[in-house]
Amino acid sequence: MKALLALTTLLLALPALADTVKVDNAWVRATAPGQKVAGAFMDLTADADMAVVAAASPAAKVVQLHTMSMDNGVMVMREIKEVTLAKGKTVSLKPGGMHVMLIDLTGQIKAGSKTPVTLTVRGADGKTQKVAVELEAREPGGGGGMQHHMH
Ligand SMILES: [Cu+2]
Repeated sequence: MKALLALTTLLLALPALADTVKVDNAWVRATAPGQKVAGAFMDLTADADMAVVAAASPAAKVVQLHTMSMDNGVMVMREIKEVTLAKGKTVSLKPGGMHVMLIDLTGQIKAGSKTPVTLTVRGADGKTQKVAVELEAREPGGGGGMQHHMH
């Protein structure tokens, strides 16, 4: 009887159905041997007003959220604090725009391989949750042709 009571308490302690983020089309640019950085891209759709506030991956020592823009005719990347997700609206992280930057790669990312990334997402209630994403490595040069310049 005591055990049953404890179980009930545990179930009640679980959070109510949390807001979620749907991730589609997640990929990372495959790298050449020795290359230390790679950009990762995906489509994010949240079912509430949320924000991606951090990212981490075992494939890189540092993972940052970046935006890319033209500055005097030169493409520059800047770190951003978060990627805002409005309820129901798909936000695309794509070459030439916002992206997840894997920095100081622990190894080569070969085309066709999978790279895990964990996003930290903050909900409207201020609570954070982790969202596991699997990035499919795609060969560079297949269109886009974005260069990553660290500065
Ligand atoms: Cu970048």
